Amino acid sequence: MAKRWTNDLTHADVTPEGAFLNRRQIMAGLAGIGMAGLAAPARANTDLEPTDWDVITQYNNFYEFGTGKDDPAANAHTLTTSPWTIKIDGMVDKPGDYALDDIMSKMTIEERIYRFRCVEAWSMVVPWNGFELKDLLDMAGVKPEAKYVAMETLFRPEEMPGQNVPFIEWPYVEGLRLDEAMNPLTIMASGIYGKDIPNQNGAPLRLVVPWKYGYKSIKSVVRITLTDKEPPTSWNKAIPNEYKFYSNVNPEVDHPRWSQETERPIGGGIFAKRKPTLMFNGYEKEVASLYEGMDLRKYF
Ligand SMILES: Nc1nc2c(c(=O)[nH]1)N[C@H]1C(S)=C(S)[C@@H](COP(=O)(O)O)O[C@H]1N2
Ligand SMILES: [Mo]
Repeated sequence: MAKRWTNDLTHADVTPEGAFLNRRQIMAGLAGIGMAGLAAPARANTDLEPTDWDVITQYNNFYEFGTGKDDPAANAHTLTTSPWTIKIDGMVDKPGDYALDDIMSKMTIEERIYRFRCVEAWSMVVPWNGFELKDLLDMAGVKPEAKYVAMETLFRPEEMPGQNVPFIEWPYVEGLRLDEAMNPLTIMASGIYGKDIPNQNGAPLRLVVPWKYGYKSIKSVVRITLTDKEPPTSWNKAIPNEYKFYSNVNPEVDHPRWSQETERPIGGGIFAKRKPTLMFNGYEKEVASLYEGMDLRKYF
């Protein structure tokens, strides 16, 4: 848990807002690691300018609350996020229902400023607060036979109006290969800009995998299952020829219906130019080795 990793400038460097701890972290008794916990040592990549809070929290994809980009911000207030429990099961030493407060009290919260690239070819830069998924998996004790991590979003149609419509099959499910899940870039986010993560962004805890298209980063997670089989994923089930398991950001592999060569930064104003999409969303150095020898046109 002492391990720290970052390859990006932390938001604390560019604005005082980054110095605030998110409320849930304080409630969980993490104030002790407070400022020291947020002051990540390694600095590089100073080119990342975080997208405005208002944009990050008002332009969303969270189909449980509707299909429009502004639907989640308008509707997600109905979601009850406390108390919250995450079931960790499958190939683990300590399966069980873990209370979120309990999890938060054991995790080291860091800030990670990550590029975020949706498969729809828009992008943002988000200053997340969260902990490495690896730390949570280590807490549960991953058995040697486990090869994949499956995750599931809450199913609660009374609070998630979109779940009353069969837009996709509910609950939303996603998955990673175990080595992807254990990569230090992969985090569970509980905050943005040092504040509790808003419901529309996946409160109280959501996955963030910055080198993959946004839909892999499943929101409002209630279940994590370790398995030896590649788990089903929502968009692959919905449109299998367009969305496959890996979903790594790759400007050289087009979506069947559009190019992935460039992206539109959201919130840059009307003069914001499209910019080139980077291999693995700019995290090639950190993750390319995970896919050595794989044909990325076949396993997209
Ligand atoms: N449960 C759930 N998780 C989800 C989604 C969703 O509809 N439901 N949308 C995905 C998609 S397509 C994207 S681009 C991101 C959007 O995250 P953001 O709204 O925080 O930008 O969340 C992903 N996680
Ligand atoms: Mo997306």
